[in-house]
Amino acid sequence: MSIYFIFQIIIQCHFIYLVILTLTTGWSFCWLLIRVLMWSPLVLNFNNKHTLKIDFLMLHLYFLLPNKGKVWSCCPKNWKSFSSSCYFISSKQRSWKESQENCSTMEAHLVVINSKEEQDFLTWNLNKSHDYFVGLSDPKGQRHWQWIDQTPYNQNTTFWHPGEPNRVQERCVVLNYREQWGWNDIFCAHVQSSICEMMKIYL
Ligand SMILES: [Ca+2]
Ligand SMILES: [Ca+2]
Repeated sequence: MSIYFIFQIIIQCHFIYLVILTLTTGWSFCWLLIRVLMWSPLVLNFNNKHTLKIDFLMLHLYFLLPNKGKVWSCCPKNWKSFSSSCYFISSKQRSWKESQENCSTMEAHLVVINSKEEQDFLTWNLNKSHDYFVGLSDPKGQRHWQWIDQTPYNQNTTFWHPGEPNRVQERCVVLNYREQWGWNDIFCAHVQSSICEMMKIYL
């Protein structure tokens, strides 16, 4: 059994693994394509004679040539795309900590609102009767607000409702609607909907 034959089996198993991963985890076809393209130079360089090389070369030509000069980016299936991020809106009710843990399992974090444009994009997609946890909290109850990804808290880019934040015991922040969308500090143990954010994947 030649080493090339073994390598070919490994490649085929890996491809099947990627397809199963795509079907079972909800990742989009775009994600599968990126995985294949990232990994295919290995195949292209391995044995110039084999038809596998042609298969993957064709895949490159088919997908990349019509898009020459463009940058490929994608979000997982059922996530929303805005600027360089992907967002997942969960209507399942969880505490702030559980909401953050849920985002972590998807390689994301609770949303960090960096601009009015980002908040406006999100609120177009939200239900006005729900409150949504965001990645802002005051862990020690000293009114030192911290974003979950260590983005510095900038008082000039905050969207608190009038009169909020109002209670030192309320250490976690939701985005909700009161005539307009804004932020409110609430108890971290309260269960609410939430929004996860992750960086887009680029090719
Ligand atoms: Ca953000
Ligand atoms: Ca409050």
